[in-house]
Amino acid sequence: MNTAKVVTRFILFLSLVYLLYPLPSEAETITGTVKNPWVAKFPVIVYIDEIPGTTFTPKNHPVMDQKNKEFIPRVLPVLVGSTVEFTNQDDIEHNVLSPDNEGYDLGNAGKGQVISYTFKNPGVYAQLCRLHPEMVGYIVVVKTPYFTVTDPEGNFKIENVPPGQHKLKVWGERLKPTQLRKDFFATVESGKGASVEIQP
Ligand SMILES: [Cu+2]
Repeated sequence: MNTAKVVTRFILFLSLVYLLYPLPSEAETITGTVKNPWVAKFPVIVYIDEIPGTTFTPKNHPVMDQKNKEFIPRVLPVLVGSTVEFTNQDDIEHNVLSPDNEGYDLGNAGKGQVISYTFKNPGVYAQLCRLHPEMVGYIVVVKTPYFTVTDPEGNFKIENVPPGQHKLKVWGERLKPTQLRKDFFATVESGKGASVEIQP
């Protein structure tokens, strides 16, 4: 057998292996833009509502800081079941409470202290501080780990999404209930990304 034949057979063999076992692709990403006049000032959370038949377990503890009398980030999407840690980075005491869904008051904490809460139910939870009525933040608890927050131009990217047709939902503090109820769809083919324009 001459060298050319060996090389040809080797290339054919590699092609076959690639066809049978496609490499995991970075391309399975949903990218898009949220078209909304408020998006520069008030970021919008974009997320896959659910993957039927699949439940997800949180792998980390998301953090919401209290700094300069603000909740940072102002909006934080988390996977249901997540334990969120609230850190106080100011020299003064802060409190963390939410009147939403099951509601909670985590008490007061001084500088450097961390208090936490585990979110067992999906939904939007306004974060308030009893000591500083001007403070407000939002934790949006969703059923999948496929969520993201828009940049100031309204662009977003959700990575490593399983192939299939996905129902996307949005949440933003300046969006109306009718806008929050809307469904948007993105079809992700294996090895390919999807691009969607969302007009809430
Ligand atoms: Cu406070």
